[in-house]
Formats: sequence, structure tokens, C-alpha cells
Amino acid sequence: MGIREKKIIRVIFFMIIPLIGFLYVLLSFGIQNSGKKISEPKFELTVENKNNKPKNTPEGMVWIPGGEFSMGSNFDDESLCSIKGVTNDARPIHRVYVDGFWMDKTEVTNEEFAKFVKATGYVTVAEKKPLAEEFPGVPLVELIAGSAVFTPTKSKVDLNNYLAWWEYVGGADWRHPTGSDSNITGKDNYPVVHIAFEDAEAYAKWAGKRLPTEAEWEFAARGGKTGASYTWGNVLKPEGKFQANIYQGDFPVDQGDTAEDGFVGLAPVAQYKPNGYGLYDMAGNVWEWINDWYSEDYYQILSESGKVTRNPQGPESSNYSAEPNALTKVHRGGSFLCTDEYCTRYLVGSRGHGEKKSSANHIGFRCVK
Ligand SMILES: [Ca+2]
Ligand SMILES: [Ca+2]
Repeated sequence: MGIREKKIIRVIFFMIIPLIGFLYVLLSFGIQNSGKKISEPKFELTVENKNNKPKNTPEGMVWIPGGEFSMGSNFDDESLCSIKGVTNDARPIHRVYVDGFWMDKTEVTNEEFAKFVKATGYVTVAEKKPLAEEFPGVPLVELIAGSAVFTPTKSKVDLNNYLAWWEYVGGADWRHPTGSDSNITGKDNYPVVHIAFEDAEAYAKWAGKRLPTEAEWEFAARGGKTGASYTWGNVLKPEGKFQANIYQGDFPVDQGDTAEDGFVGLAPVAQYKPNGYGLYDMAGNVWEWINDWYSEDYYQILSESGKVTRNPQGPESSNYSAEPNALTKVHRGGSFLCTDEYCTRYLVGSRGHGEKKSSANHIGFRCVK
């Protein structure tokens, strides 16, 4: 090897060593950071108010002490339409305080709603023919009273198209849950369904109650626990048993619901253990109307304030990017149709929503005062 060759080798050697070192540092930095999550607030201890329970418990209600808690969800497996992360509206976790209040132990039942209708002659939204001005362009003949009914499909379908299993059924209302030839005979203790927001509001007013705020509902649903995934704890099926009426098996296929939780479709109220505050069915059975407008960035805005928000009442107006002109209210708790295949919104911190005039056979409510 000549002097020239030796020189070249020496130059290459001294160039390559620092290059390898540089690449190593770059690579290890990348590896360290690739697995790192964006830091986000965590659940902090729930601090209940003490000794603030008033005397004279109203019938069918339990006292929720209120206090300070962490609201929201950071559950990575949360899903909708089998797509992870699309329900980020429950992020970030943020600190909230609510005053104490009374809450209905159960979802409002057919028996209770019938008493209200008997006393007032109230007619629900689903029982009224829709007004032409509310549905411009829809032929008059198609404007019929009715509501949305879950209609299982013949075979597996694309879970992104909810219209495949929801049908607007003429004649479906709270007395006729699946259409005019159905009834609620023998179903006094089932939750009332096909309730629009204003129906729930009218009932609450008559009963001397009101609809809960979203913060009240979540505080109550958590039952005093800090940051649990479900209203009963962190395990979906403790000792192998379902704790709520949700959905098992192939969704939304006819005969697909295996009813491992004991029920296909709706269940009578209070069939599972209550949560820490004595509330039943805060997860599953029927979705529950909330007084707040739905805004997908509401939690973000509260979180950015950096303060503990006291008794939040929801945003000034609704903000749902998929339907910007809709007047959208919050729903909470999920329903008998929630399944890990499609919608895991029986998770205690997760949120739902619906146009305020809309109703369906999986939407009901409960009241507070
Ligand atoms: Ca079920
Ligand atoms: Ca419920």
C-alpha cells in the first residue's frame, strides 16, 4: 500500500467515525421520542363535599354530595365506528367543581312518564307531524309523525354507515317503541324512550326537577371514584359478569346480540348493581339527555383556562363540525346498543350528543334537583 492509499484510508476513517457517532445520537433521540406521548393532564383525587346532605330525601332520588373532581377521558381504546381516537371530545381531563344535588336513582320509566302525560295532556315531539318549514324540500306526504328505531341488519355491514341500522318509523313513539303495532303493556318499569330534549325538559319542569348539567352527570356517574374507566371500576366484567345493559356479539346484525349481559335490547331499570352513590344504569340501557349544549372543544376551552371550573353550565351554543347548523345537546352514558365493536361510550368519561328535536328507541333521561 502506497503513502497515497494510506492517506485516503486515514481520511475516510476519521470522517466515518464522527458520522457514525452523529447518526447514533440522532437515531437514539428519535427512538426515545417516538414512543413518548404528548403529556396531558391526569386524573387527580375526587374530593367530595362533606356533611351537606339536606333532610327529607325526595322519593326515588339520591343525594350526590358534589365536590371537586377530574372530568373527561383519556382512554386510548375508546372507539366509535371501530375507529380509535375519533371521540377526542372528552379530552383533556380537566378539574371541575359541582355543588351537591339530588338525582333520580333510575332512568325515568314509562310509568312515571305516563303519570306526567295523564296530568298534563303533553304530546311528545315524536307524536307530532313534523312541520314543513322545519324540513324544507321534504315532500308533504313524507312528513309523518315518528321516530328512529334500531333495525338490525340481515348481515354484517360497514360500521361507518349508521343509516344501515336506523330507520325512521312512522308511528314510533314512547307508547309504541318499535312502531304503531308495538306497545308498552307490561313495561311500566322500562325506561321511557323516543324522548326529544324538549320532552325531557317538560317532564322535569312538571316534576319540579331539571335536567343535569354534563358536569353534574359525570360527577354522579363516577360515584366517588377517581378516574375509573367505568361507573363500577376499571374492569369491564369483574368476576366475568357484565355490570350494565350493553351489547355483545355481532353488531348490528339480526340475532347478533348474544345478551351475555342478560338482555337483548332494552332492560327494565335497575337490573344491575348501583354505583357508589346508589345510581342505576348510568352506563348503558338508554342514553340520557343533558341540559348542556354539545361543543366538541368545550373541554379544551375549560382546560386552557387553567382554573377549576365551578358548576359549568356548558357552552353558549352547540358546536359540532359534522353538522354545524344543528342544535345539538349532550347525551351521556351509552345505551343497550353500545359495544366494543362499535361504540364504547359506556365508558364513564365519554360523551355523546344528539340534535335536540331528535329521538330514538335508545334515548331517555333522568332528572336532578
Ligand atoms: Ca344487552
Ligand atoms: Ca343510562
